[in-house]
Amino acid sequence: MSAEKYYDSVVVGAGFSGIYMVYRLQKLGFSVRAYEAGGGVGGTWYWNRYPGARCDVESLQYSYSFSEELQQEWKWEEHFSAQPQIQAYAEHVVNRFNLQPLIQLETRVTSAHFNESSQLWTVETDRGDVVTCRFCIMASGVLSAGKLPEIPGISEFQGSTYHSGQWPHEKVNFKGKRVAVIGTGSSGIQVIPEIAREVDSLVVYQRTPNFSIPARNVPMKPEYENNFKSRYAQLRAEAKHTRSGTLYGDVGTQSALEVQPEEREQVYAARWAKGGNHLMYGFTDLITDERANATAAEFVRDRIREMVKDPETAAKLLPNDHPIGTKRICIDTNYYDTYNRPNVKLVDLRDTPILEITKQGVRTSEGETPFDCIVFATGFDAMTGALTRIDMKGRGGLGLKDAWQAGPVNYLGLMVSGFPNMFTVTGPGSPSVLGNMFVAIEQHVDWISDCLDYLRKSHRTVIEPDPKAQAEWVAHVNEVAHKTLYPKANSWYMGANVPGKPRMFMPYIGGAVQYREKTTQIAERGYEGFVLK
Ligand code: NA7
Repeated sequence: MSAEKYYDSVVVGAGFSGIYMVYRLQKLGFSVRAYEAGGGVGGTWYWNRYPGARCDVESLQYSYSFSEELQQEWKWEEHFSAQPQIQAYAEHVVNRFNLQPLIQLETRVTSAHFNESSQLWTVETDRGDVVTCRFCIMASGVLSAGKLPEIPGISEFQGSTYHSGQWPHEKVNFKGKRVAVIGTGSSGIQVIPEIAREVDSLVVYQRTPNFSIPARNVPMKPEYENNFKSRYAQLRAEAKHTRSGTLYGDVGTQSALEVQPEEREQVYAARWAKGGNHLMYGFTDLITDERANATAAEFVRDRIREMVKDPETAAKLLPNDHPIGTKRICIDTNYYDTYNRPNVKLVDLRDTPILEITKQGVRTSEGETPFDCIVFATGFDAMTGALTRIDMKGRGGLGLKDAWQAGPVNYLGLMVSGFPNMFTVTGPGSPSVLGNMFVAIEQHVDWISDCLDYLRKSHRTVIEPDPKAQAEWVAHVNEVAHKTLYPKANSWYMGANVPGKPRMFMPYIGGAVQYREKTTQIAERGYEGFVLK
């Protein structure tokens, strides 16, 4: 072995995946080093610190379940926590379990190459670290590689620019400023109401209207918290057996088309009043039957028509190019009402496209508008971007980018053939972003930790997917996606927001429960479909 520093495992990223991965590996007695590009832990929640950044899953559920003490002692201030508390939680977990010495901050992994003679990975960072490891675990996040739009002249603009996913640490002062926001996904929809209150004027540039539902966020009520915490273990276990990894109280058991229109409206209205994602759980077929889906979509469009006073603006905001839920539904606070403010204007880019960004502002087909600041809420190269931006080379110098040229291929969303001992946490091909990320993260980290332990106990050092098993899994991932309405949307799930990115539905939609059972069975059968040496 060379004189380079050796670790049993290197973990790339210290977001919620990386933190738990480090925790599990050190408990199992493996030497571990995590590298994190940010100046603090928390991953997505470290970077996305724009005003209004807030989780869309309730915090009592969007949190770790691995430690009963941790889940009992941590107090969430709100039902849906805002970014500062989520990041404080990440820091608390690291401190509480003494993980700081294992995590190197402000260090970006630039390359990871597999050496066939030593069967080890060599990992390099932008700080000059060169280390070898047996296992390379990519906890690099699914929404962490930010994306600017392909608009000519972007670098010409002389005012200030911000990307929602790389927000400054100091408060940005928008007071008295003329501000543009480009993008109306979850980030845009959260940041727009916050900025609108402060600015002199705000112009929102919308390419595709999205479905958004009020969060109806409230401060945490002690009775609710106590009740939840008194049954925490049981509720967490129940959540694991749902398709979204989240409990939404009563889930509908009928088709939306089986009931009379009045009853259907009542169901939607009650769920709309509850807020958040409840709406999509009213009936069984909202994501599989286009006619059923259309009833929910029209219900939301009616609410938008009610909330937005100017009928022309309301019409522009009506989502009409994708079934509801096939793009991640946005959960907002006062989003639609913001368009009733006199200082806010909406530009529909389908009628009025942006031609260029100029030194002074934004030029559309209708002319130039000067701005002091432009906010890009234009999203991410989701699921694959953080992986392919690293120079990853497996067996025979095969680059991950090349292996994934036609779209991400892997086995169970956990490992890629040709990349021995490299694991991806919540990667494409696994349920990942389709549900509660904490549930997906804990499941993957536990599976990977158990696998490493198994290899050690059975005196093996290398694991890699069998190409045949991988091909079957990829075919299955595609097949189940096409049984749903999801491929109908130009979403980041499909890679559609990145020009040139292959179109395929990246997460596994076959069911989180079935996925958990399948991955468990595979492990129990001695890692069926993998080659172990
Ligand atoms: P999203 O959901 O990818 O939203 C990005 C937004 O930016 C969306 O409205 C895009 O329109 C818009 N966009 C992207 N490129 C352009 C260009 N070139 N011109 C105009 N508008 C553009 O990212 P978010 O950060 O909001 O949310 C990501 C996830 O984080 C979210 O789903 C939650 O899970 C949390 P488009 O719809 O592509 O037409």
